[in-house]
Formats: sequence, structure tokens, C-alpha cells
Amino acid sequence: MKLSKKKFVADFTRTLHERFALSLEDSSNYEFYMSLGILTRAYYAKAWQKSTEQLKRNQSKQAYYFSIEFLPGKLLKSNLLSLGIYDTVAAGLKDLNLDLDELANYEPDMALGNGGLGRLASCFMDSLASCGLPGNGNGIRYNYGLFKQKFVDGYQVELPDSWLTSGNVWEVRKENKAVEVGFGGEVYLVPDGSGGLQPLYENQEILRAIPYDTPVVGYQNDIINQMRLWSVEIPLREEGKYLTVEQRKAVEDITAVLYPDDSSEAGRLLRLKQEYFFVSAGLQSIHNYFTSLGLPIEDFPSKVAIHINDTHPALCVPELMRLLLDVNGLTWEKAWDLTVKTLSYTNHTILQEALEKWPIFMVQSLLPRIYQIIQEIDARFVAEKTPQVGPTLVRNTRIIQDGVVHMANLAIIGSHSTNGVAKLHSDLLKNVVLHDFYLLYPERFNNKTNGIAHRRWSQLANPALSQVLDETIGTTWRKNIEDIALLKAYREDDEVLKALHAAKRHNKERLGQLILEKTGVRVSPDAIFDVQIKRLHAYKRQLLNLLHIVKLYLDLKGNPQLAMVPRVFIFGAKAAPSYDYAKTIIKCINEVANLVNHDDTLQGKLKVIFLENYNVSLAEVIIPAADVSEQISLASKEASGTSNMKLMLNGALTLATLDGANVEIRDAVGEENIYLFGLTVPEVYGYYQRGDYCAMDYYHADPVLQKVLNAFVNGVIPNIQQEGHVIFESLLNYNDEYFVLRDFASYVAAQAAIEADYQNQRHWTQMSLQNIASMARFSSDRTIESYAADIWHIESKQ
Ligand code: 26Q
Repeated sequence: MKLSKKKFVADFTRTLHERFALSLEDSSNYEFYMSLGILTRAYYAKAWQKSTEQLKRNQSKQAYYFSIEFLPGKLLKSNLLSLGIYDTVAAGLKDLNLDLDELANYEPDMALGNGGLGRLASCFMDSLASCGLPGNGNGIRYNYGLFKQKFVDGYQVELPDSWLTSGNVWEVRKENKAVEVGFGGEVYLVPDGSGGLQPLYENQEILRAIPYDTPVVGYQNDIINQMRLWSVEIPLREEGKYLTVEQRKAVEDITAVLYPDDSSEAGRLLRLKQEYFFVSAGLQSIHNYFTSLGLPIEDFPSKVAIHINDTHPALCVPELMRLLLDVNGLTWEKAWDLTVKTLSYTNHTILQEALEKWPIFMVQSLLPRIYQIIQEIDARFVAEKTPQVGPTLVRNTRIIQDGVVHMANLAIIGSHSTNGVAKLHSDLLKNVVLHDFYLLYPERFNNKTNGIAHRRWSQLANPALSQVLDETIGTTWRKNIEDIALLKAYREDDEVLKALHAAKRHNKERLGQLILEKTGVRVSPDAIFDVQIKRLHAYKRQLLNLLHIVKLYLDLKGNPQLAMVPRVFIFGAKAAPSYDYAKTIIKCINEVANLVNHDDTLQGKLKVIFLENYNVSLAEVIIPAADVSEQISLASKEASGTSNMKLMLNGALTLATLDGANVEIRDAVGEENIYLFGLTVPEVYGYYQRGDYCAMDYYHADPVLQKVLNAFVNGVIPNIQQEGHVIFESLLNYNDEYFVLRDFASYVAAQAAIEADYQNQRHWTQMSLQNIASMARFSSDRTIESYAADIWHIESKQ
């Protein structure tokens, strides 16, 4: 949109006055932030209305991305950038002696997700709108997002995230789009008067679902999509009745808090309620919209594509069947045909323990009609497939097995497409994890390698790098990310290399400032900034990183004059509240940090910084400052990873196992611009097959490893009496489930190569340039374009 600085300043002053009855002088940053939000909303209102009306008029096919998590972070700057008024607004505020960055800080970080899966959903929202594709989000408006993390004596402590307390400027409550969602009771099938059966519900509890819509502003294209999040309420007719505090709370609980990613939380009734709640509300509202178009129901799949993001919304399968059977009165065969054509599913994990299963009694008592339908799907699947493929394959793939409902099986059987999130991951799904399904439905399996919304992770997070790009290759890369490859031509250009180095240094200083404020530790921008930011999980092997740090510490203690490029190891990670082992690792990292950061004999060569409360906003400061990107999961365990892509875009060099999307990063940048180490997938599977991994052997054979592990139990690392033993035993007595000791030597060697190479600043920056220039294929625009073309069959309006 067009906006002059003068008009902005006038609009802003007026908004402040109208909304808060305040003059500039009497306002505080909170009012400034709110007014800016309200004004931004006014700026996009027309485009939002137009986008919605156009879709309805053209009866365009739309995609709906069902996800129990969205992790957008802050929206103010992103909306301004997308509207094309970022610079004007920043300049206008400056004239008023205000700072956009400072005001933006007042926005709470919207954290309705745990990590990769939720952030991916938000990157997809951004790309759908920016590619002009008609795609909507559908999820839950949790009153409390992911817990806030604090460290107390080195231990993780969780605090509630009450992000809605001072209001949310972006959302719009849509009272007239509310629907009802039913739970419990009994269901009888009774004659419908025309020879069929219809369900009769008794004693069902009815709840009201209210949608809150948040606009998703496309990048400078006047297209606005929306993310619809559902909140539970007591139905109006029940409001008149007396309800006890407990009864009210039981209702409100459904959308009260996001579950932390954690297998020990599996099987909680409230989680199942959440899943059905947003699935049923979302499907009903899509069904209502479709009905309003006045088309025959057979057209449903040509107007609607519904995506199941991991198994959490897998109840889409029986719920869509329910609507088509019970509301539209279709035959089973017809309803099933439409359902499978409408739905598609993405798998995000290969960890067996993370595959979702629900006990039959829970599904049956909470959702009696849904359970009937699941039983029928299962029975028909068994009847149809047994003669074709035999009983064994059917037993392994059916939905209901051993008293539990297998949600992945439900999702695969009930949809026309199943995809993994990186080439390697999709191959593992076909060949190992979901091999039996692949035999049944080979045509349903495909790959969609993840991507990132590069606008947020470059333009917004890294203005210094963006400016170098503008000055070197022009500004077309901002609209068309393929053009970032133009940078490759400047590999030998010393001016450009110098500018890239200076931008990195600037970002390291910015992060250093934040580290100083948050931890009191001073870090040098001359040091290598080595970054591992992701959820804390044993398979991601933060522990391997820590063992190497302890090795460096012991090396320095053994020889204080040791020549070593100074290192700052930076961590950001939350552990699920009941994941004890992950919390143990946090405590150990914090105690190692305590030890090394205050030891003057190390002469500042080694610092360990564990920043509290890692979230999207913190990521935006850490990532641009990284020199080294730690992607060190045990090969085969990380489905894709997405921080690997964000870090590469920002010029960090990747230190990686050949896992998830790291393989494709290697293909993009070339072997010589990445540091690989560790076991490969076939080697890991070889160990599993032979069952002959012996962690103790590696301990006995390697004196360095002995010293490092002993440090956890002999007092060298203080204050970890308990925790040190837990780590020690997990590696030696419990045989090191994730092959940390097996990969240790190879990891140490890769780290040594990094240290050697870093000293040649020119060459290092050349490798960094190659990484930046190769990132286009990891744009979520590319990912979303192929979902749109291959799976959803939706088209751009541009
Ligand atoms: C399960 C049961 C009960 C409560 C919560 C959960 C739960 C919540 C979140 C289970 C899983 C998640 C999130 C998983 C996730 O983020 N997976 C990551 O997805 C990314 C996007 O595809 C990949 O890049 C990562 O490799 C993958 O780990």
C-alpha cells in the first residue's frame, strides 16, 4: 500500500487520541504499541474484506490447514513489512522520537505451539498468503501458550504464559460464526423413516465454539488470508442455568492451555477433547460455508482441501464422515469417497513412542458417534483388504488394535495423500516406519521437504545482511527468493566478503549485548558463536555438544596456554515439564556454564550461554549472529529440522549428521561448505539389526572420553551430584540409546576442522556466502507451492 510519512504521523497521533484520549506526551510505550496495532489493522481492513469477498464470489477452492499448534511469534513488524510500509512507519515514529523496535517489544510473543511443527504451520500461513494462495489455518485459541521457562539454581522452572492479559489487537471475534460441539452421552441408531438409520443422541453435553480470526497478510500483494482459532464457551441457553465453579472450569479447560510435547502426556482425556473440539468446530464451519455456496455435495472435494498436520487432527476423518452421513444423508460409499478425496496428512516423526494412540474406552465414552464411525471404517478396511493382501498386513495396519485407536493409521487410511517432511524422512516412512501402508497405497506416499518463511528470518530478523544483499545483488530477492543465488557470483569479491563479515559481526555484537543484559556474561564478537537452538530431547543430542564443551574445558585446564580460537556455545531449549532426563541435561549445561564462565584461567577462551525461555523472538536475535549451526541428532531421528534452514539462510555453517533436511542442505551447498560427522542411517540400522552396540567399549577405548564422562561424577563439574550420575549411567549402564559415545570422536574431529577453518576469515566468509546463496530451495514458498499443486489443487489468485 501507499503511505506517506506525513499521513502516517497524522493517523498515528489521531489513533492515540481516539483510542486512549491521550496526547503523544502523556502516552507510554504500551499505548504507542496498541495504537500502532490498531492503525495497522485499519490499513489492511479493506484488503482483508476484498480477499474474503473475492474467494466467495469466485467460489475458489480453498485449503484448510488443521493444526493443534501455531507459533507465529510477534506480528507487528511482519504485518508492516508485508504491507510495504515498514520503512515509512519506522521513519515516522523516529520523527516522533519513538523507536519501532522498542514498541514492537510490547507485543506478547504468540506461542501457541511447542516447536518445529507449530512454527512450520505459521511459516506455511505466511507463504500461502504471500503466494496468493487461498489457504486458511484452523486451530485452538489457548488462553495460555507454551510455558515460560526460568532457571532457578540451574533447574528449569515453568511459569504460565498468559499472553492474552492485555488484549490481542490482531484477532477478531466472530460471534455469528459460532458452532456447537457435542461430547459424551449415548448414541442410538434409529430408523430414519426412509429405510436408513440415523443417530439419536441422548445426554450429550453441548459446548459453544467461538472463532477468533487473525489475518495473515501476504507479502506486498494485497492478499489477506486468515487463521481461525477456536475458543470454548458455555452455550448461551445454558448460561441461564446454574453451573458450579467446577462445571464452568471443566468447560473452560478445553481451550485453556497448550499441551507441552511430551509422550508422558499421551492418553490424557483433556487432550482428546481438545483434538475433537477444534476438528469438529473447524469442519462444521467449512461445511456451513460450503452449504452457503449452494452447490451439490459431490462438489465438496473440488472446493475444499483439508490438511491434517500430524495425527492431532486425525479425527477429521470420522468427523467429516459424520457430517456427510448424518447431516447430508449420504450413503457410506459416497461419504467415504468424498472424505478421502478431501483429506491429506503429514507425518512429522519416526519415533515409535510419539505415534498417537487412544484407548478405545476413552474414544467411545467421549465421542460415541465418532467411535461408531471409526469401528465401521476399521471393519470395512479389514473386509476389503484381507482378501487382497492377507491377514498379517491387515493386522499391522488396521485402525483398532489391542484396545487402542491408532491415529496415524486412521489418518493414512482416510486421506488421499501422506507425506514426510524431508526426502530422507519420506524414504524412511516408505521403507521402514510405514512400510506396510506403502504396500497398500504406494500412490498416496510423497515427500514435501519443509521450508521457512524467509521474509521473517532474513528481512525482519537480519536487516544488516539484507542491506548487504540489496547493495550487492539488488532488491529483487526480497520478492523473489530465487534471486538470492545471484550472490554466488561474488564469492571472490573482497568488498562483498568484507561487508558480509561486518554484518555478521554487527549481529554478534547485538546478541552479545542481549547476553550481557540477560546473564551478566560478557562475550567477545571475535569468538566463534556456536548455536544449538531447539527443543531439548535426548535424540537431538544436546548432550553430545556438552561433552565436547567439557573436553575443551579439560584441554584448557590441562594447558592454560593452549592456542584456541575463543568459543561461545549458545543454547536455547525448553524441556517438557515431565521429561526428567531432558531437565537433567539442562541442569548440567547450566552448571558447566557456571563453571567455565567464571574461571579466569580460561582467559575468556570458552563461554557457555544458556538463554532462558527460547522462543520465536529470541530466535530472531540469535540466528543472525550464529557462526556454527548445530544439527547433530542421531541419524534417522529428526524428521526434517527447520532451524537448520534458518541458520543457513543467515550465513551459519552447518555442523551436522546426515539426518532430516541436513542431507538436502548438503546437496544444496556442496560437501565442502558443510561439516558432516557421525553415523549414517544405514549404519544406525545396522546396529539395530545386529544389536551389537556397546557404549562401554567406547569409554574403555578412549581416554579423552573417560576424562570427560568422569567429570560428571567426580566433582569436576560442581553441583550435579544427582544429575551427573543420571547422565553417566544413561550412557554406560543403559547403553547410550542415541549413540552419543559412538559419534563423539567424529564430532570432536569436525569441531577441530571448524576451528582450523575459522581462522581463515576470507575462506570462512566464502563458505558462509555459499550457504546464504543456496537457501532458496528451503523457502516455504517453494514447499507450499508444491502442496498446492500436488496435494490440495488450489490456485493462486495473482
Ligand atoms: C503429543 C502428545 C501429547 C501432547 C503433545 C504432543 C505433541 C506435541 C507437539 C507431539 C509432538 C509435537 C511436535 C512435534 C514436532 O514439532 N515435530 C517436528 O516437526 C518439524 C516440522 O516438520 C520437524 O522439522 C522436526 O524434525 C520434528 O521433530
